[in-house]
This record gives sequence, C-alpha cells and structure tokens, in this order.
Amino acid sequence: MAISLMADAFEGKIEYLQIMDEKGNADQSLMPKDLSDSRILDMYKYMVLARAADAKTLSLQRQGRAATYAPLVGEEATQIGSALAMRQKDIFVPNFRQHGVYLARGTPPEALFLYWRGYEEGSSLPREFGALPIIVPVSTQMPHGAGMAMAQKYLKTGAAVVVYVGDGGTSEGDFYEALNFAGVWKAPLVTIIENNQWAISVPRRDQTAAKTLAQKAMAAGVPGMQVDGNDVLAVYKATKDAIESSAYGPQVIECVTYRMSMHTTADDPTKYRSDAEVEAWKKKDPILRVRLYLEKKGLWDDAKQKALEEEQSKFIDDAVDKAEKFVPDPKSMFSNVYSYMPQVLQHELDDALKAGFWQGDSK
Ligand SMILES: Cc1ncc(C[n+]2csc(CCOP(=O)(O)OP(=O)(O)O)c2C)c(N)n1
Ligand SMILES: [Mg+2]
Repeated sequence: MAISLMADAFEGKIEYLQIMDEKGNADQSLMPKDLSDSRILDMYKYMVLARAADAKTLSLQRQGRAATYAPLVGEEATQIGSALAMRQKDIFVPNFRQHGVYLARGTPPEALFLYWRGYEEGSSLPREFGALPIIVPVSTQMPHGAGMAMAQKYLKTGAAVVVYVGDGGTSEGDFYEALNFAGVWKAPLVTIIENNQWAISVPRRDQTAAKTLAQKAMAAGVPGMQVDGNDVLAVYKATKDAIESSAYGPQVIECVTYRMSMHTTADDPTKYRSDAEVEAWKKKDPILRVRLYLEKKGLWDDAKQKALEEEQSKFIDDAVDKAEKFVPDPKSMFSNVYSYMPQVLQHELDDALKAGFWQGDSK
C-alpha cells in the first residue's frame, strides 16, 4: 500500500488558562488545591507592595534620587503568581523588570533601591535569595538560565531555574538557543515569557507573525502554554505545575499581560500608543480582580486596605532611607565582577589606587 504524501509530520496546540476573571470570579474547579485563603491574601499583599515600591522608585527617579528605571505596574500578577509558586531551592533569573519577584522572594527592598541608585552592591545579593542580579542585555539571561538549569541537573540539586524574558526577548537568537539546549538535555528550566505587549515602541503584532509566543517552545520540542498574565491564580498554578514537570525537562509559559506605564523613565509611550489602549487594559487590572475576589469572600475591606498601605509605605520609606544613607566604596566596582580578581582587573585597581582616584578612602 502506498504511503500518503499528505501525512501529518507534526501537530501542535497551545492551551490558555484563566482561573479568575476581571470581576474577581474564580472557577473553583480550576483552583489550585494547595491555595488557602491566607495564601491568596499573601498574593494580594505582595502585589500591592510591588505596585507601591514601583511608584516610589518612579518618584525617586523623577526627583533625581534614582537612575533610569523600568516600571512593573500592570505586571504584578505575572510576577507575584510565579514568584510564590517557586520553592526556596529554585533559582530566579530576571531580566530588568521583575522587581516584584525579588520582593516576593524576600529580597530587602533597600537592595533594589541600591541597584536603581547605580551601586554595585545592589547587584550582589546574598545567595539565600537564590537570584541572579538584574540583567539588561535583552535575552542574554536565557542561555545563563539554561546553563544553570543544566548544572542543577548535573549536581542533582532538585532545583529548577525560573527565567523571565519579554515578548521582545523571544525574537532574540539567545531565546531559541537556550530552549534548544534545555530541550535536548532535559534541563529543569521554566521560562516565563512576560508578554506585556510592547518592546519599547515595538508592538506585539510587529514582533512576530506567530499567533502565540508560547508556540515558539514547540520548535525546541518543549511544552508551552499561555495564561492570563493578569490572573495571579492562573500564573501561580501554571508555574507550580511547570516547576514540578521541569524535573523531566523544560517548560514555557507565556503570561499575557500589559505594560501600563512607560518602558523606562527614558521613554514616552504617548508617542507611539493610544490612551484608549491603556484604558482598555486598566479594566483588566491584576490587583483589582483579587481585591474584588477577597471582598466577595468577606476577607477584605477599606479599613484593611488603609492599614496595609500605611504599613507598606513605612516599610518602603525605611528601605529608601537605608539605601540613601549607604556610603559606596568605589573599589566595589572591581570586586563584584568575578568570583575571584583576575590579574588584569587587579592591575587596573592598583593603578587607580596609585593615581589616587579615591583620596582619603583608599585604605
Ligand atoms: C541586546 C539588546 N538589544 C537592545 C537593547 C535595548 N532594549 C532594552 S529593553 C528592550 C525591549 C525589550 O522588550 P521586551 O523583551 O518585550 O521586554 P519589556 O521591556 O517589555 O519588559 C530593548 C530593545 C538591549 N538592552 N539589549
Ligand atoms: Mg515587552
């Protein structure tokens, strides 16, 4: 019998998950089994904290008290849902917008403020936070993440590596190379695509002709799915499942969310996108829907909100205070680059000291 020339060589499908809608109604049949009310309250508090810390950093930047900053507002569900799904032993590899993940992983906010004030010390987090520093070159964190995931497998630590990449980042070669490597070697790599619809001024529709970003995983033989990135419950569930499955190989989750603010403080989005688009996404606010959910269950009210905001505002102000009192040692720009001091760097440091660059403090 002749073999049909029209046989299917491959067929794929990308599923989309939403558990809680914009009005705060949750589909109980999809609810993650391990999520108690108090854990959902934790999620809500971290989301509110992330937004408050974001607003504070933006304000500091506008006052000349912080350097160029990339706001996260609108992306809180993607960040907090995935952060709280990670286990202590898992490793978090960011790009430059995941301040909410750092906070939910217990990173002291003063460390983040130090980074945005331009100090090296903001990039040298203690190992217990299980995080790489902020990474600005787009998608270069992907091969780092894949390599670190391979190391976890080789060393049998049982940890997963959770790496974040933007919609724009998925067009870089590094993205495909990392997924291809992780796919072949079955490295425990979970990739969160934080699809916030814009890569500076490039809209999602001009980024790729692919219908979803998640389907890019298929080319590497890696499972991919899409979730409502403004639904913290869906992001949590998808990430938790992906971390578990990553013991057998990599996973990709595309979180469909929206960058409500500018790309960074060096950008003016009114030049390239409409107010109507921003307004439409504000209706899908990731924090509002959790608040509505909690209020319907009698777990939240205005008084609790006010108390939370006051407590968090003090927490953030104390952290800013610590960061602003920090006295930098200029030599740290040499010591935090490698795990050891290469000779070439040692020579540069010696020369700088000899030239008296830091008179008075070059002990
Ligand atoms: C390799 C590289 N090219 C260009 C840039 C400049 N740049 C910084 S962020 C960015 C867009 C990133 O968009 P996306 O990946 O969607 O992440 P988002 O900023 O939306 O979070 C660009 C082009 C860079 N930092 N690195
Ligand atoms: Mg983007």
